[in-house]
Amino acid sequence: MHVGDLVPLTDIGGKFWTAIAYVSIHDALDRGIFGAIVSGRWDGASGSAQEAECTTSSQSVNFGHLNEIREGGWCSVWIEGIPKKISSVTFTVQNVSHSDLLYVQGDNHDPDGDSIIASDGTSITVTR
Ligand SMILES: [Ca+2]
Repeated sequence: MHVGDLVPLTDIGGKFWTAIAYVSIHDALDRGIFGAIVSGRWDGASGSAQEAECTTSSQSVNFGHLNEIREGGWCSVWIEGIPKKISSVTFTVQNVSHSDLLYVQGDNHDPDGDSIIASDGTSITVTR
C-alpha cells in the first residue's frame, strides 16, 4: 500500500486561506484502497507544524478544477487560518495504516502534473 496521488486545493477568503490536500492510497496493483488511515503534518503555516489525519473513502472524487472524476480511495486533510502573507504550505504523509495492508513508502508516486510544484507522492506544497 502506498500513496498513488496527491492533489492540492485552496480556499481563499478574507485575510486567511485554507490549504487542502487530497491523498489517494493504492494497493500494490495501483487499485484505490478505502479504509486506509493517512496521517501526516502541515509545515510552513504560522506556528508549529500541525498534525492531520483522514481515512480514505470508496467514493470517487470530482476534481472540478481538473475537470476530472477520479475513482475511490481518497481522503482529504486541510489546514485553516493561514495568513495571506504566507504563500505556500507543505503537507507530508508520515504514515498510512490499514487492517490488512502494510505501508510501503518507497512505492509512493504521483503521476500527474496537477500541482504547481511537483510532488513525489510523499509531500506536496499547496500554493495560495
Ligand atoms: Ca498529483
